[in-house]
Amino acid sequence: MTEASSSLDPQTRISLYRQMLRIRKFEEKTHELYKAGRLTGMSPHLCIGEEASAVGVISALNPDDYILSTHRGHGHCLAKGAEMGKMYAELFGKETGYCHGRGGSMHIADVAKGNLGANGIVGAGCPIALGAGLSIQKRHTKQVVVCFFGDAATNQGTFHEAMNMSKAFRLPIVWVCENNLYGLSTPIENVAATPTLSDRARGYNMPGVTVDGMDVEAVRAAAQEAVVRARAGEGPTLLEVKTYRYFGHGASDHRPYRTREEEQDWWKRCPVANFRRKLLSEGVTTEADLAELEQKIDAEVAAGIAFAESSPDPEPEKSTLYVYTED
Ligand SMILES: Cc1ncc(C[n+]2csc(CCOP(=O)(O)OP(=O)(O)O)c2C)c(N)n1
Ligand SMILES: [Mg+2]
Repeated sequence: MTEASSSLDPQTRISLYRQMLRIRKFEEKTHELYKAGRLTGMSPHLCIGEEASAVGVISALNPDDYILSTHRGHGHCLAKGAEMGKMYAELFGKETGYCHGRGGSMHIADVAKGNLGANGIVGAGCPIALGAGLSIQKRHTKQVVVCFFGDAATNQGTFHEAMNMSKAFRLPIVWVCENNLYGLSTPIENVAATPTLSDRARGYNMPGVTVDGMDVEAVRAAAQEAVVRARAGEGPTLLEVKTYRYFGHGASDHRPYRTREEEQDWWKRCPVANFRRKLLSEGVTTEADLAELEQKIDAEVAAGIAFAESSPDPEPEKSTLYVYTED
């Protein structure tokens, strides 16, 4: 046993681990279900490898704070309190899903829990976050908005317009760029004018911070600083979380644009496995306790899938309900 390397209490650290493992197991099962042809809709965009970003950032928020998520958003949704059963039901296209099965993997929203929605359009969360930030400012509620997006989204006009206006209006927003090095098959280094994406904050006169996205405690600490600033009325921050998606962009992506060696190097930095090792070596938990925790998550996954499978399909004549306005 070595000395604790963290200022966080043991319960908080175990909770961070539990949430990352919950996301990892949800995603592994989702991959299996899709490969077996049991899910409807497009191939899900898995966030395996990026768990520390979702959990680290969202653990710095209050329950009534808002998030905007992306096409790679299952981890964000779960970390913001989504139930696995309703998540799986959405992936199965069932009436009991978060969006009544009409949205699917890329469009999970849970407004009651502050999740204003994932979005399949790259960069489209940025203007929505801006609106949410403006609404908070007008209502004086002291809430904060976190807007997640990928590295490729920082080349979208929506990102730059929203960055500018958020600073001009001093809105309570934390812009979280999950830099996993690629936008589909394009390495971000080939298409970004600034090799460090947080440097883009300088053009908008706001703090820009880069953090190791494979270390959940480091992500949480960086997010906390940005959240404190936002809540105190000091305006937005751009937080670049350096991470990696271990799987392809989607199921049909066999990753010809990167080497297996590169992937192996990043697997050595797995945020879940390394944090597990750290908690054990620092005496924060035991193998027996972790085995119990794992069993509980397995049971939650199994119950979630059973709920989804036994749920009704939407009635065909109501398929446009919740999609278009009535008139
Ligand atoms: C406006 C827009 N352009 C292109 C696409 C097609 N597309 C979907 S995901 C993606 C790559 C996004 O990369 P990044 O923002 O880095 O997120 P990541 O997939 O790496 O998490 C692209 C080009 C889209 N959905 N929306
Ligand atoms: Mg990317």
